[in-house]
Amino acid sequence: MPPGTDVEELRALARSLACEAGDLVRHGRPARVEVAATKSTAVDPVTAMDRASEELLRARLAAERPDDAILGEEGDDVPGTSGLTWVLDPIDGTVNYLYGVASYAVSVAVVAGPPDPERWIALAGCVHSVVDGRTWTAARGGGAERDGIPLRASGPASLAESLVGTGFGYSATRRQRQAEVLLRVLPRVRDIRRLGAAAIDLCLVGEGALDLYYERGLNPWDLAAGGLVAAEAGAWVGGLHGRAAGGAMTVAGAAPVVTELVRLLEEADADGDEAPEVGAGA
Ligand code: LIP
Repeated sequence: MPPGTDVEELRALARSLACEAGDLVRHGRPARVEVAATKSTAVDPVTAMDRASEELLRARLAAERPDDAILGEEGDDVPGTSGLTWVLDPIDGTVNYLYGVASYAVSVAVVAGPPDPERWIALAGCVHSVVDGRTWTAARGGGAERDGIPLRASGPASLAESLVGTGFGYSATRRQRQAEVLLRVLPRVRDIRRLGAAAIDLCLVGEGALDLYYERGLNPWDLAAGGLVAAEAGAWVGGLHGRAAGGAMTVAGAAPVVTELVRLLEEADADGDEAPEVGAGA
């Protein structure tokens, strides 16, 4: 961590940025949201508001943190000289925003080191739920909170009693593989919740509203802030086979049940190679 870094100052800035962008997304949502473009597949949309939210975040950071780098979902990477990188998801849960399903958030985090979830040091972050205003924040070593209330992850004694969040990718081939893994998981747990925004899922683990979460294929911006909230709330956050959390797999939850889930996912080869893409992901 660069000398002189104040993680509580970074937490406050992340909160300010996420809430301001959240206000834009909340008040600027048109009655009918249009898809401006698609990305990895035909069902991976970008809206004008994704772009507007990220533009706001980038402009604020250019003014307040000009020496920091930026890694954002919708724009070009911005290099920096400070050793810090801001990791931005202007709307996490874009499909929910598009359809009007009330689970989408602005996610803002700042990390030290390489902008790679398996190698960075997350320093501070904020996840701001746009529809209802819930705001989760975390600072490295400073704990996690939601709307000022300290968070402590908790979990049941067994996997069979666990409520598990997950998500599915935009590619049909990946969804096929994820469904095969789900067939192994679903009979072993209390139930599954697919809420559609990883950042919120991870925060819910931090507050005990989900016991466990796993997902393959998260982008750095999906994971950066919510993963720190879960970790600072005392949850274990990682990947499979001793890896850190990242695109191959992200798992979060309280011990000891999270260890059972990791073992189950490893036995199911949940982060293993997939067959070649079979279609346009529709
Ligand atoms: C979404 C994630 C979600 C995942 C979706 C998508 P986006 O992020 O938050 O958990 O299942 O496939 O990746 O694309 O809305 O920023």
